[in-house]
Amino acid sequence: MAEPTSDREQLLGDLRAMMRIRAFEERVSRHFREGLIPGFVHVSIGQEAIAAGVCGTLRDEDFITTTHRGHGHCLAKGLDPEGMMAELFGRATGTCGGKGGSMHIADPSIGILGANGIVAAGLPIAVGAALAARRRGTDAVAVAFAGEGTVHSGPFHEALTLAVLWEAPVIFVIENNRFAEFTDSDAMWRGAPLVERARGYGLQHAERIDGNDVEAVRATLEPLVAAARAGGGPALVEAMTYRIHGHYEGDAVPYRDEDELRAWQERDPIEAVRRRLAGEGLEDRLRRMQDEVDAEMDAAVEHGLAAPYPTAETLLEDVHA
Ligand SMILES: Cc1ncc(C[n+]2csc(CCOP(=O)(O)OP(=O)(O)O)c2C)c(N)n1
Repeated sequence: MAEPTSDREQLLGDLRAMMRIRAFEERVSRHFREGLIPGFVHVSIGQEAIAAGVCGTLRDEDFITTTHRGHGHCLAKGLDPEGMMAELFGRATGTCGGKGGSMHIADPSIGILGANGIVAAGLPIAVGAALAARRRGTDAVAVAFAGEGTVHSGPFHEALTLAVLWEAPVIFVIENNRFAEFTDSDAMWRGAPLVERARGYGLQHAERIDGNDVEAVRATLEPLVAAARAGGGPALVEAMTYRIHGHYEGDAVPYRDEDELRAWQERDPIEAVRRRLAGEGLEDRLRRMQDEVDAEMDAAVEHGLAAPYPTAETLLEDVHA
């Protein structure tokens, strides 16, 4: 991708990244309801600013690990939507040959060490990748994306402890989207706030930010990534956001307060940027961008639905254990 020529071009680039995620997720939601996607899917609608703002500061050789809600992170890190959509449809042209599905998408060639259906499992993997990068003498960093539901788990404790001990260039990006499955996150913990806990592990930098503000996300991550590259060790960011859809597609969300939902919809991360840029006279460019994004994602769906399923002969290929 070309270097942005100005802050405005950078914001337009981040907006496009968010729009691509939204357009991808909307299609996933629709086609899941139509029965075209097997298994479970979890979309990240409303959380796009975090994926776009964080991955916008990374290079191909940097690593990410993600979760069951990882489509946005993979798209923002550079994975092609055609392969991803085919993967969700279970087709042979998918990123993982159609045998991984939504929760196991990975492409190590661009540092995507995998989505992961096991809550918190990505955190120690990211620490390991960061340590390996440092031992190899590169300045690559790793970002572990995780939901706030991970932070009371054993692997979270292990990952932070080892990251600090090993001064690993890893940034933990905790997306606090208010819910872990069907439980209000405020009902899960009575101790100190997450950033205080992170400092208690010895992290030099831990910060809570507005995860619906892509500029704030980028502005926070840029110096943290630079510091990690330069040997400054790990950091943690708690990005506050809101899960607009249910835990999984099909969840009727009976536990949600509708006023709260409406309040967060008013703070839509994409609309905020779009309104601002439209106010600066860029309506035509925004419309064109939306058309391009829609065409790209429609083509991905078309490709995925036309692709063949894996054949029975390939069943045991890529099986390592
Ligand atoms: C080790 C483990 N325990 C429980 C589950 C079931 N589970 C799936 S998602 C989830 C909650 C995740 O919440 P959070 O980390 O906040 O992510 P979000 O879904 O909000 O993005 C749970 C408990 C699991 N997949 N793995």
